[in-house]
Amino acid sequence: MSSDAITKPRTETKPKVARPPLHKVILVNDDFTPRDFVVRVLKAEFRITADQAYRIMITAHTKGSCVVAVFIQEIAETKAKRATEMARNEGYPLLFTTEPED
Ligand code: TYC
Repeated sequence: MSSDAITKPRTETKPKVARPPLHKVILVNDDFTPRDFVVRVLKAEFRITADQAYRIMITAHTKGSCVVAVFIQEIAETKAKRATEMARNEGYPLLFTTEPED
């Protein structure tokens, strides 16, 4: 390489890594599922503390629903399904849904 070689201007940008769209897992209120059970399901399926689980439960209880967390679509749907099934196994109507994040 000769010493007077023209160096390429460093204007290249980093290639953009496409991030998958995120989906929300939503906890829906109902009149029958006991509060303690909702907290237990939240703690079992999502990596949250008892305190966070309680806040999410009470928000859904007072407002009708609450976003629990966001994940890529497949994870969100799997977690919503597993959490809802946990409640069905105990005979409760507790429901978790998913929707795309805006
Ligand atoms: N509303 C229920 C009750 O009073 C508790 C509850 C909270 C149920 C949140 C569902 O997503 C829910 N026992």
